[in-house]
Amino acid sequence: MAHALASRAPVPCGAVAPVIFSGIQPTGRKHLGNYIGAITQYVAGQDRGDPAIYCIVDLHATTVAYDPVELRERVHDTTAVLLAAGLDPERCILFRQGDVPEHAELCWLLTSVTALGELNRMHQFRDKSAAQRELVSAGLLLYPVLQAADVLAYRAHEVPVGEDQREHLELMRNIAERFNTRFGEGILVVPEHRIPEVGARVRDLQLPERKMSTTGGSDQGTVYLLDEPAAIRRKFKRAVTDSDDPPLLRRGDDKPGVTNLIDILAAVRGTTPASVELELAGARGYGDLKVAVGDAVVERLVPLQERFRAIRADEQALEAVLAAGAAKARATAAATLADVRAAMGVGPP
Ligand code: AQP
Repeated sequence: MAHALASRAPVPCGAVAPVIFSGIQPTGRKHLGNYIGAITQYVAGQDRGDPAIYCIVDLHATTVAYDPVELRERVHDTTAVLLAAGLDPERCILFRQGDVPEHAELCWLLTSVTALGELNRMHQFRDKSAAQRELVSAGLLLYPVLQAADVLAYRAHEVPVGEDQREHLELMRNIAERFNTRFGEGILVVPEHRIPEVGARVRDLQLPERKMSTTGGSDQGTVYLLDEPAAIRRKFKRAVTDSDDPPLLRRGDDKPGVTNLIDILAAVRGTTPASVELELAGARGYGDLKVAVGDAVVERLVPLQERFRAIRADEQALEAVLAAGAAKARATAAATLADVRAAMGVGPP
């Protein structure tokens, strides 16, 4: 099946079941932004994708300072979170990036059609390089090229991500188009991003002008998936809103804190922000909104946390899931690499 997938001609999104691909960093502290912006889309994609492929990107994690022993632990944490959130290895391909060497090779080959100027302009590179105390690694600059390799190796049509990845997705599309123009039309598929309508950019509860983030936000403004229920409720109770008097329970660019809470509530309930606004029309103030969203998030996360604890305890089982996923992934990636090498004149004829 994997080879059939690799040799199939690119199809416009929606014409047949799309190949879906997305990657996620291995951290022990996945937050509500990752969950709403990406993980819930992964779960939904399992039944639409043919196949849906999800990758824990340990190679990307080496681009900033890290501890090698901890990295393996964090891969297990993230695998367990994804399984607890509803990924089913029978219905998707879940694997670790470092188990499939084709990603690194394709990254190198794609650097030949990537402009240095484009990489220098990436916001994430600028922010993360400014935050490095010791070494700004070349890997940090090449991060989006490796991301392009991740997706293009599977000729994916669709990439579910949060709003923060829009710029990287555009670069990925440029790389694929440039490759095809230079080495042969149709060799790589130019992917589309899939950004959720609600929750594409979950904001930090204390600093609502910023996205909720593993590295760039505030601890009290970041709701981690494995936070205790009491801590989750407390973080929402202390969320920054605004000083409108009387309080206005509506969304708007001038109300980032309130908009964020309404969006989170809508996303975890699977409803629309407009219906949340309607429901809260009679509320006494922001306190009611904060309690409602805290309760809804706790209700959603407690069962996930229980499943996480059971799944995380069995590291052998986690490794077995990742190994089986890598074997399937590699069959497809190797076929793409064979086409790419042949088109580029690299290696034996
Ligand atoms: N605040 C967010 N709102 C919606 N989606 C988000 N994502 C991240 N933050 C938000 C999406 O989560 C997916 C996985 O992200 P990642 O683990 O690869 O890390 P990241 O994109 O770098 O985001 P983090 O976790 O907050 O880390 P830092 O601090 O490094 O930026 C992606 O699809 C992302 O869009």
